[in-house]
Amino acid sequence: MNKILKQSTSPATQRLDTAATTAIIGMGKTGHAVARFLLEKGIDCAAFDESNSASENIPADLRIELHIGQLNANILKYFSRIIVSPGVNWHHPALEELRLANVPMYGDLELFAQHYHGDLIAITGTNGKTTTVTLIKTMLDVLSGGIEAGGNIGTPMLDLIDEAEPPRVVLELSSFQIERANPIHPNWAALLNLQPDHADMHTDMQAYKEAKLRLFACQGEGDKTMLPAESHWDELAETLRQRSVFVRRFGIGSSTILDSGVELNEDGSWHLFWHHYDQAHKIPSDDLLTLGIHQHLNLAVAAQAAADYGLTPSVIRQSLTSFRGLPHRLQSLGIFAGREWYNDSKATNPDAAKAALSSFHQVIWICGGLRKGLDVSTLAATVAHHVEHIFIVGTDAKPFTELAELAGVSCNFVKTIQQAVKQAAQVQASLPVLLSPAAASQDQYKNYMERGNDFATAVSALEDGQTT
Ligand code: UMA
Repeated sequence: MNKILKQSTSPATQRLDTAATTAIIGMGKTGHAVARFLLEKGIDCAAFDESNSASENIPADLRIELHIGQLNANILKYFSRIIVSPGVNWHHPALEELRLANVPMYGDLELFAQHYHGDLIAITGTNGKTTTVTLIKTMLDVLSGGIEAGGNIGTPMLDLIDEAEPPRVVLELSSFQIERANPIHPNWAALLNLQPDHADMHTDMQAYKEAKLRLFACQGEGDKTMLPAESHWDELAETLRQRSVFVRRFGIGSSTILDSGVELNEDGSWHLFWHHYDQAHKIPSDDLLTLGIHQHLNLAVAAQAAADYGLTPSVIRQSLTSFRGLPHRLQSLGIFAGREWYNDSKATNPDAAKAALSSFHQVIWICGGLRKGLDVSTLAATVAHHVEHIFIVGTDAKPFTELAELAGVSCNFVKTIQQAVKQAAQVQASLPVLLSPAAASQDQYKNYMERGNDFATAVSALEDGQTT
């Protein structure tokens, strides 16, 4: 790296004295990876971030001029292109001005697509992406040359191709990443689900859906797509079939109709299934270490991807039955104070919380946080059926209190997760306790992981601990 760290806190309103031709907006993980990638290619770039903490977070080996302060189109318009991080609103006023001035703007996925030429698996959807991608990575690692995983999962995608090009890559893609790139061309793509989320970033649900569906725009003959079984995806499936894409469907239903998914038994239990050629392979849910139909659907999609890449049923079976799930996703923390505790901090939207709550007969529920403009009243019926008592944490408590009222379930407001844990441990009935916030964490934490870890620490401080 050959650039000098130059911090400006009050950006000018005219051309900066810089040799840089590319501006990078947002200096989080993505911005760092973009900067490393471009600087290694000898391309001069300058970074812009609206938060003072950006300069502290820059890795020591990354030397780049950094401008802190509100984004200003009058400065940015002099750059020949702008690379925008996924967390910066695509409709930020400064970006809207630059758009009108026809300044080329895109995200790291566009750079990735321009430089990566290997086999690409891409997974999108509102919930379940990380679990699916993790399992695909674990299973396909046995193939010659292995597989790299990146994107929204946490490893910036450009870090996967900075030295040699891996033969195959699996990307977890958020709508923010997909919307700020020309349509990419995945060889195997899946849409896991589409549920209300990110209402603070997309203009409406239609815009969110359109961003996700760009994933399939370039698919054609020889490519495979996995879509949910619900009939509202039939039209997309038909369009893709007409372009000779091999379309698979997954969901809750019969293994004689669907390619993969979950098949319910008469006694209320279920089997996970996928297809190896024409043969359905099944695993009873009791043989899996993860909980919940929603998680098993993700496992079923990963199993089908692995089968499509040539893995044998026995290897897939072994991977699925030994998969313990990921932290912060309906993760059992063990038995403390005479009851089992579950960390589902990753449930940052109502549908994710609904799936978790439905996995229990009755629970004590800890929820709340930053609601991102989402409607939590959609949870009323689920809460009425599955929740004994609610502890509401966080700044956006009112909609959750109204939800409790609507569902006819008692609730308490507490300021912190630690207080929620202490009080939940004293509830008479020894029901399981579930942290599944249905909201983002940034009102009190840096991210959902910090929130989940805080919960786990408070739980492990309770007496009579016994981890499972
Ligand atoms: N910033 C601004 N102005 C803004 C917003 C942000 O200057 O208006 C600056 C911040 O001060 C900060 C930087 O931008 O310095 C952060 O950029 P970022 O929010 O894009 O975060 P990254 O660290 O680059 O992480 C991003 C993804 N974050 C988001 O999409 C919000 C990570 O997904 C991803 O793992 C990472 O790239 C690597 O690809 C996280 C996420 O929460 C896990 N994703 C959302 C989700 O899963 O719901 C979509």
